[in-house]
Amino acid sequence: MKSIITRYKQNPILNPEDMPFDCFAVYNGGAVKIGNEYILMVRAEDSKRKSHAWVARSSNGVDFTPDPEAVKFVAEDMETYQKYAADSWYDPRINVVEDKYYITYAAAGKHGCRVGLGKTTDFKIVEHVSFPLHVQNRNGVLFPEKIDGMYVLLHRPDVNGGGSMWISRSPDLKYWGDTEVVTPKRSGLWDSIKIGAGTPPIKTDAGWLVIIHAVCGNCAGNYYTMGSVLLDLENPGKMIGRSAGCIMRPEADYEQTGFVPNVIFPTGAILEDDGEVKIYYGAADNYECMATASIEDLIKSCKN
Ligand code: BMA
Repeated sequence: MKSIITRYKQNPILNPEDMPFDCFAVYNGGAVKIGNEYILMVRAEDSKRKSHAWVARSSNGVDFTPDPEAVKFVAEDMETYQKYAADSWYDPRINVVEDKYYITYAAAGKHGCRVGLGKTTDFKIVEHVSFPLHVQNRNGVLFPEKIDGMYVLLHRPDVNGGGSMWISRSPDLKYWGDTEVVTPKRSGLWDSIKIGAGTPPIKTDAGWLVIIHAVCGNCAGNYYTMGSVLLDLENPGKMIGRSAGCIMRPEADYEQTGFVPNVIFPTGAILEDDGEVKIYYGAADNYECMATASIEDLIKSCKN
């Protein structure tokens, strides 16, 4: 389809065979640029299908070298932590909040799946902070600054296999509330089954820009596309724009064919000084990819 987004020609930027272990799939990576270094934290599954957090580093945003070892998650009370995050953790986002690095991820254990929140300084060890909100909740991303003195989180509770994008606030990253729907799914459209962040919000003059995933269905199953949403700068619980249609859909071979066909799943965005946004996304739950768009086009896409 005609799109404001351009795929990197040498996608995928990470394949399972690039990883230094028995990797089954590598995808859905959070991203940050610190100085001249690009850091991705990807979901890397081993041949037993256990998910690990794995960091890969780059000096140009496309040629990444994976670290020799997986990221370690530590908690003061490991026993309690493992009750909720023992089975798998996945889809990490790297959030920069007031110059500190927070990792949000989906933590799965025998009681269900929760948003996990940790902090890191070296991207090798992530210290547990909290499990915000209730169970059956995923796709947490933090706003880069406090708003009205509160930390703000977007998340997507699961309701009968579907879900809308919600927002919650916290004074301390531990206790969360003031929860409301910010971007509802809509029947009959490209976002009829699920809609959720996506990438951590980018602050622009027009509002908070969030690149989202949206799911609709067809005879072949779930179909994952990419869209964009604009939230009010002062009250991010108020949506002020949403792309009329999806802004990118699975069209490349590596998006249509893989472990889960027809999935593009954005999890990281880096705004460069010249206005280019590098969007990092998982393709077909198998590969890590990159595409670019201009910040102006992404904002415009929310206003049509
Ligand atoms: C979601 C998550 C993602 C995955 C997507 C498509 O529910 O599990 O990790 O990429 O489904 O399978």
